[in-house]
Amino acid sequence: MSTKNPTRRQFLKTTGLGAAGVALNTSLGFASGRKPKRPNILFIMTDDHAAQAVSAYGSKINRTPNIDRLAREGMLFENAFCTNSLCAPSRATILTGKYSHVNGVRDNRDKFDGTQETFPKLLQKAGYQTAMIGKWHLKSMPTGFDYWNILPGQGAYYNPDFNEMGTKKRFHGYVTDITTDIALNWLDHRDKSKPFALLFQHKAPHRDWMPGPKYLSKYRGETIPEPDNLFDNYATRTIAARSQRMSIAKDLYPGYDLKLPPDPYFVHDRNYWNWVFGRLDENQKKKWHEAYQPGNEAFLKNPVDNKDLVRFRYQRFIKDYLRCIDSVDESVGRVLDYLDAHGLAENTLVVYTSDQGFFLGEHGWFDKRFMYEESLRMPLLMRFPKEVPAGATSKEIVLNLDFAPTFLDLAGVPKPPEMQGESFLKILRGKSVPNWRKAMYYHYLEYPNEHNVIPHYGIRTQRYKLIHFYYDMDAWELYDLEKDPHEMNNVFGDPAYEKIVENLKTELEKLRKKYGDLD
Ligand code: SGN
Ligand code: CA
Repeated sequence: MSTKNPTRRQFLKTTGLGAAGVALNTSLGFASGRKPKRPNILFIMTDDHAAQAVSAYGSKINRTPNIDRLAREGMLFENAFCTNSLCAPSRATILTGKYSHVNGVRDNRDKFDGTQETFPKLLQKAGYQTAMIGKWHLKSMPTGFDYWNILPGQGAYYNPDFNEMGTKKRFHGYVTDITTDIALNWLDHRDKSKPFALLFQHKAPHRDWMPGPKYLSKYRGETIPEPDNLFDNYATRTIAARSQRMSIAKDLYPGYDLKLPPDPYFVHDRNYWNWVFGRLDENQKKKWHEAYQPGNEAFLKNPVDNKDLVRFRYQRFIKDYLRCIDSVDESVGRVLDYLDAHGLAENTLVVYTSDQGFFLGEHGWFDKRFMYEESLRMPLLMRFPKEVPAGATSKEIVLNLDFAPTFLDLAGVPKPPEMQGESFLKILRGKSVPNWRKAMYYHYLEYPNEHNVIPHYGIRTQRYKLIHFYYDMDAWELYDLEKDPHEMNNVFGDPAYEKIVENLKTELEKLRKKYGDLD
């Protein structure tokens, strides 16, 4: 053995530290400043950003170059799902790792009990510096954060108010840009001796889809492709699909949603629009009118009806939705650049996700809530160059329920027993996990509600989805996602699927029992 290159054992022997080898490693590391650094967590979440509007997911309607960077440099989850497709419930599940019926936030009307255990609290106890910036939407004030600066309620797109640790302040400008400024400012002034966990949560692209000044005229003169099922007639579905009130054809307000002059007799629309538009200053209003007036005038001069009117309404809605995403994508670019410039990219897990999915005209709808794919699926991209293979994709079923356990696992913090989710860190590291879940459990609870979606629960496997609508009905739907990925054909009751239904019902009951949701 060469003396020039002493083996580890020889080295330990000559320094007289043989048995204390492990301690030596660590203490040497400390002395030379090479203490293994715990990873930072940068959790970027938007509100209602559907995977169909992320180019890394194959969007046919827009490009998101900065969000796509996370897919190129990290992992894209094809089957990331929420357990209850609504804002506050998803957020409460993300924080606690527990289903809605356990964490108490069943719908947007519930107030989050901030005394329960959450992953930010546990990270904070473990020495992380924690912050929550942007949309919070949980009614009670944040707990478990060294710093928080949140939008009250849903927040406003223009000249928004923020609540910084109990002090209200109004900002001038566009919410996505301002939220980003606050986040970058916090990163700049954080305690750099500690790892950080930053929850950076945008309002956009939530209804009423008001674009920032920079993107007001983007897509002008273009026609955004329509989904093939914009004119779904719900032929095989239960009555739940027909009784919703979230259709592009009927339920978008002329002023608030479509940016046409609000109908003076439609009090609700007029009030809503006045509230959001009244926040703009004269200069912002001028820019706004320049962008919308020509189109409004053309439409009012030559009104269309029937299917053409639905098409017009879809174009209005989708363009504003995509313009909001353009600002979000720009924000993601700014934050990734910041990490690069400050040497933080290597040791930071960056997550991009949204609280749930959204219908972008599929089945003729906007909004979410239903267990159908577009609403159930969350975009989920994770980059951690040290451990996550670049350009990887995973088809495993991961849930918002799993986020807390996964972040804790990455930080080396044990998962508390009451957390119902599972860490998918191994999957994130590119390993196969043979005993990973084969089915997920979903339960939507808000009713009665604005969009009239009937409460339902269900099970989704890699191939099938079985849904039970209850409350004032008792109806089932089954979709064979392999043959029918857009869920146009409910095959519940088809004898060919009898055995499958039986098995799915058994599995569904097992999951309801496992998660304690049998009531
Ligand atoms: C608001 C919207 C709804 C939306 C809910 C929940 N109406 O009430 O369209 O479904 O938020 O969204 S609005 O007229 O007030 O814009 S969530 O993402 O916060 O759950
Ligand atoms: Ca939402």
